[in-house]
Amino acid sequence: MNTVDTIAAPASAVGGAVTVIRISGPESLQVLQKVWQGKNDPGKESNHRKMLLGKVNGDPALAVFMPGPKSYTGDDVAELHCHGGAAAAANAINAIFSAGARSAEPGEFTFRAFVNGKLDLTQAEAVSDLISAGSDAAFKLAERQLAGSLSEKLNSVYDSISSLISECEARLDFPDEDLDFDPRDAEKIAEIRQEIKTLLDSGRAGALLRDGIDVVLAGKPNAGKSSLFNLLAGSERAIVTPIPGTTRDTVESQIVLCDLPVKLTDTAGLRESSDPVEQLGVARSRRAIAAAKVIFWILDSSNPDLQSEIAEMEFAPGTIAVWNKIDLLLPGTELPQLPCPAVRISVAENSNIDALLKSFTDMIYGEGENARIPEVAVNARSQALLEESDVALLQAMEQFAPGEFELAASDLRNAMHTVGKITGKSSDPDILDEIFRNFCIGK
Ligand SMILES: Nc1nc2c(ncn2[C@@H]2O[C@H](COP(=O)(O)OP(=O)(O)OP(=O)(O)O)[C@@H](O)[C@H]2O)c(=O)[nH]1
Ligand SMILES: [Mg+2]
Repeated sequence: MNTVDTIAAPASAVGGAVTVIRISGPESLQVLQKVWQGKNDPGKESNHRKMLLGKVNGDPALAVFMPGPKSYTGDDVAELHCHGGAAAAANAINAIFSAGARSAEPGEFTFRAFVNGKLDLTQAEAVSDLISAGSDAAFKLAERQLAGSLSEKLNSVYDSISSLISECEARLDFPDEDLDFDPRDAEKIAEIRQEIKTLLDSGRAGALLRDGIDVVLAGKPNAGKSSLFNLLAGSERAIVTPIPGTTRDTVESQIVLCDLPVKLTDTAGLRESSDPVEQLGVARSRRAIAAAKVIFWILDSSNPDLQSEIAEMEFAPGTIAVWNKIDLLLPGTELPQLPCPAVRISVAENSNIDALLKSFTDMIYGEGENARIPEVAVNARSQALLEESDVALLQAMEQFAPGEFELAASDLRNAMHTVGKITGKSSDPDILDEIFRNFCIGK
């Protein structure tokens, strides 16, 4: 992707009421002036950043010109707002291409913003996260990252390593002064490593927010899986009857649970069956259970033989036992103790669902005070680079002790360079390619 051409692409989903076309680059204004006709000149200074009414291809269209560097990309940017619909959008975009702009590649606008110093790489990644956010929490995390929350923490790590390098180099410049090992250096490295560890720890919650969580409802026939599925999904998606073996296939729904994006799956009740259709359904249930991150194992507490309810149960990590139908629980009945978190609910009476949700969030974030969505959360790319940087810091620490400052400085430079790759301070064309390839066109 070069940064000298003038590029253009629809910035809104085609098919909506309005199509927004974005143009960026040195010829933006000239391209706009060729395709758009109106009473007011968007190039006149008093008209900059103002929506002006005019026409494109004879159809009403709004135009705005935003000279760089105060624009999204940092280049001169023009935007056209035309009638929605694929045909109108295609006519307008073709006119723009004929006027000298070329089609933007996926993520090319944001790439230019990066090149022009408007965003660093973690902020560019946040742009992509904002678009794909599957829940409010994921959206807020992306918003904070776009505002620079993660950049700030990474820059602080980068600067701390950089000042350690300066200290190390100062000792190399004055070798006769004091070559003794200073324990404070090791302390400083340990502090930086702790900052890195906190960032690495945030990666788990970040992955859950970005990728979503697979939650499977499992249990014996008639336990109330489909009833709970419908309650959590907020619609009567799955069939519920008093007949055991009602659900034959897995049923999925994309929902938001406690602010987290969740793929909820209802399954066929687990039991031995001679019916080949049911056997296939049960095999699917077992596959879904094996692949799930969290399993709500539904148990019918009205079953007089409670041991038979738990006979099929597997206690894989992520399992929560959900004793359902407590409205039918006979007074004095003791529910068996289980080696996993357990809650008692009644779907029929919509009671104690809060306890189930609390158990779910405890499972995701861990219990206790700090159990919440982190302020910042690194993604897999940053995680890998932070781990690499931590290894270099550990090596530097080992070199400090015997006074090998030259070697320590070299390890520290590696660590700093690796942290720099996360924000883009240290350049790496492969990383740029990887990040911007995943963007949609127009961003
Ligand atoms: N009293 C009472 N009945 C419930 C409760 N939850 C579900 N039921 C009833 O139990 C029966 C079975 O519910 P389903 O949700 O179809 O059970 P399932 O686990 O999906 O069953 P299969 O699809 O056969 O595996 C239905 O008649 C529900 O109305 C509850 O909390 N209390
Ligand atoms: Mg069912």
